[in-house]
Amino acid sequence: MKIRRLGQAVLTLLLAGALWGCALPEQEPEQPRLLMGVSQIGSESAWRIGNTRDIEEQAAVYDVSLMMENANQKQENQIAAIRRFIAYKVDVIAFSPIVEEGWDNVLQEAKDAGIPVILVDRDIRTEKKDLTTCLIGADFYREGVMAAEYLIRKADALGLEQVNIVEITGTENSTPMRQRQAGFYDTIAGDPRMTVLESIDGDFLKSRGAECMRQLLDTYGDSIDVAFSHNDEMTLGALPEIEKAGLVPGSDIIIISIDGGQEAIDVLKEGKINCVVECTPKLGKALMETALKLKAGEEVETLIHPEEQVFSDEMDTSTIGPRGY
Ligand code: GZL
Repeated sequence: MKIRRLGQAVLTLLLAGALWGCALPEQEPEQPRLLMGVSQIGSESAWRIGNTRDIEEQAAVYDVSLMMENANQKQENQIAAIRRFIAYKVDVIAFSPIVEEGWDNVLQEAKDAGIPVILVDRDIRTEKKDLTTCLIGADFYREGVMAAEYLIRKADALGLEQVNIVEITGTENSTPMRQRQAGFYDTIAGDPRMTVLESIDGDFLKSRGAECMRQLLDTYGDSIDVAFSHNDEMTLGALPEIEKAGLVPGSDIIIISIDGGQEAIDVLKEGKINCVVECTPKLGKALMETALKLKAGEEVETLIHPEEQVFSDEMDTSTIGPRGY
């Protein structure tokens, strides 16, 4: 018995040695074409969710590996994520800064680490040079202008002599909030009919949009002629409050919104919103192409604005196709 076990042990050792000797060659793990760290603001709106989905879809198309982190609306989470990307030595960092200030230190760390940073959607404010390589995002100032130009046309068409406006803004100190407001105000400034009764920060959130509208209706009631809301989410929150007050959105109060998501376009088609300025979340293709150019050492554009349009009750809204977000 003992001899048999000894024989088996010897055979096992011989077999192991043979296998060891012809072990498969080390398989080099396949390196990703490019590793991108993405710090996304959150999931506060259909726009944001659509933006995240588009980045992920385009990353798959361009064979880019993503480290996607959701900051849940907190700047400190974005800063921490960027530091993780630096430690991980990603090829490129992309992020949408929730507000414009407060990024100098962490972006200097990325620059010192030799990692290029692409701004997606929103911008930063800084005295420092070259902390970022490119901004891919909407012309928010133009969006504000287009919203105001629609209102001027609407006031002309209705023969209004006085136009009382309430404004529900996006996140304070964010690029879209600052520039949409500036574009709108600059455009109505020359029109004596236009008066902004009050402006409240709705933080791009549906719940805050409802709260703001309720507060504005309590204060101004049916003297409100226009509600200018910086995004569809807040607009959709505000509409039921207008109806609860016994007013008809789209006729008693002119409703102007920005983003152009499916839900708002459907409500536009029902006549409860009068104008939706498009702000496309589909920035993923431009982001991937820019990142791959940077990786290849090629020159990139410093500013990329997507094409955008206005949807309103001046057109045949039945022709508006599916929005995809
Ligand atoms: C605009 C984007 C804004 C959207 C909101 O590009 O930053 O943030 O308008 C989103 O819906 O929350």
